[in-house]
Amino acid sequence: MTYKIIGDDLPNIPWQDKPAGCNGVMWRHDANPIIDWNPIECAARVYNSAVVPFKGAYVGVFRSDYKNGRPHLHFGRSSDGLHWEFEPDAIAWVDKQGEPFQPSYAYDPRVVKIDDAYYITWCTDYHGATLGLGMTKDFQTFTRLENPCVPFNRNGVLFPRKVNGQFVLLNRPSDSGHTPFGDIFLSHSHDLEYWGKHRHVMGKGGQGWWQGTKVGAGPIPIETNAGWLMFYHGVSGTCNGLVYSIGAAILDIDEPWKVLYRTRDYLLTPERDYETRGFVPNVAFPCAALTDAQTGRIAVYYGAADTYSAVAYSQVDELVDYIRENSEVF
Ligand code: BMA
Repeated sequence: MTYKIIGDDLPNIPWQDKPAGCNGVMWRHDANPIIDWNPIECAARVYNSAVVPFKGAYVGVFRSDYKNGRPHLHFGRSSDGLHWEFEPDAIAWVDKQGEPFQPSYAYDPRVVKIDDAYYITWCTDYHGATLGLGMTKDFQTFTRLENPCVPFNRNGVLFPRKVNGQFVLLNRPSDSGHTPFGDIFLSHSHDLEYWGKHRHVMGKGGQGWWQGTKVGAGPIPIETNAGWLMFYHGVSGTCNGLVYSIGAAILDIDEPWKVLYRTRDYLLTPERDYETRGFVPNVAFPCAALTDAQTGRIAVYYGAADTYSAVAYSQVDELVDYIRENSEVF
């Protein structure tokens, strides 16, 4: 392997080999969607969610849209990363004093382990949509920290380690609605409370109409010997609404606001019924990835049609090689 993941081994990562006849570098789990309509009594749809390995199995923070339409976060467990059981009630957040501190809505979570703690970012309400940030060590007590940004902002994604001694947060300034624009920025912090040294990472456009309206970071960036591998969503505006596809970029390891390579074409776009039909058709929205350093296997979790949860696979050596060979940076 020329290109390698720098990280832990995960021998029980969900995995299927690339099917015969597939000429892409990302392929879908053949039993998608892994989470169907109405998976919990209170929730109509569970999608755009985040999973991490935990004590030999998997846990996750799941976007659960209630039957009144409002999204909340639910904790879930799985032994294989594919079959999930969810807590019936939303995660009960507390503030640093241990007092209840529940967001009025919460969606599109990401989860990252940094040292001995798990940090959760999500889109929350503070006089408009902005990023929420919380921490847990045991997935039993969930403590909210200061919101990193003022409104409006979405798609907050922390790096899995400090870079040059600072925490790094990808984020996407937005508006109060469905945001017809959007570039990915990056901010630094010494303490996860005060954020600054803001840098522009990448914008929409180039030759690729699939990412011509806006872009937003997806799963936690994956450290490789070629740089940070960042999956992202690219959005196209059509007569029939927005279409969300999945692309990827390689960011400089020490200066991660510098894009070294970036997919000219999408890696995955809505094609299957569970991606093209649902509450919001034509959405593939990645929020998490599991990786196995030993084999270079990557399992990407993405929300499909704002209705389902789905998984797609890739192999780091082939993927990084493809991105480098088919790159357009602008
Ligand atoms: C974005 C977010 C996502 C959603 C997507 C498509 O603005 O709200 O949660 O998946 O739109 O509807």
